[in-house]
Amino acid sequence: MPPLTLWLVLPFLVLLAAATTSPTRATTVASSFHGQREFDYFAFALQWPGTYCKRTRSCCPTNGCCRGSNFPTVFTIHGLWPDYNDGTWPSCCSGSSFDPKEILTLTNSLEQYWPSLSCSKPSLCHGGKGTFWAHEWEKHGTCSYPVFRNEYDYFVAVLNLYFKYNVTSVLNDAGYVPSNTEKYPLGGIISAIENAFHASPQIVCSKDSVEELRLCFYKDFQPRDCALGSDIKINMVTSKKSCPKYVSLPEPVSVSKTGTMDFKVGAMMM
Ligand code: U2P
Repeated sequence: MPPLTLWLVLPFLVLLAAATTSPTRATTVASSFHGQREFDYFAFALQWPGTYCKRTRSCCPTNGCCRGSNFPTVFTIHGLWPDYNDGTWPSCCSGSSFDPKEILTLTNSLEQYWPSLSCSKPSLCHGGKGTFWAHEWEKHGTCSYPVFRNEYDYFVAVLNLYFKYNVTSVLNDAGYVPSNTEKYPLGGIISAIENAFHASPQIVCSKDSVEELRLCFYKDFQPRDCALGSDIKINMVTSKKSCPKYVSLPEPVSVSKTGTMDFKVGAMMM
């Protein structure tokens, strides 16, 4: 080939090579990120402060249970977890650590909707202890690759999901309001969520109190059932294993600095 013709076709050859090789490389990277197989779906875990905060024994500035009138009266975020269909999940998928600077602009929203409901510092992936957000990002967020490739995108998406799927108002509208005396049928709570979001949740109880409600999503954020018929460890993801037939949704009560209940919130804020 004469040199001039070679210069003319070279850019096309480079483009062609890129177009044919990059999908293969992308698949390889995505299916084995830092040695972990790519996840199958997301579980979005929400916690009920009425149940969590009953266990509070001490207060500290970061404990959402001790916020007086700013105390959470709605389901708050626990985390968005990439999971496998067999009931297991990947964790700690990258060598990088949580960087609070990356989510500085989200801090107010995160404090309100994703508060820690305890004073204990959870463990981090690379040693030591850290904030609730650091723990959730390092343990779970880093495994959400290739859907999320950085900390900021992960936290923004979790907040958006929280605003879009308002579990507290769905339950409230169906008559499942916080109460220290009423018991509600577990099946009724599950049906209310199914009717609203067209997928069945997973509910986790502490004794007979609802502690967590988990919604599940495909990787494109379409809702899916948390337990699929083909799950191998199906018992792990059914609410029946964790909850009795009738459950309670205890009224959220703020805790004082000495660890006693001091502030009862009457109406839920939607
Ligand atoms: O359920 C107890 C703890 O196990 C972790 N978990 C549970 C279900 C799931 O799908 N993925 C998962 O990670 C949670 O651990 P954490 O994020 O709190 O460290 C959950 O609290």
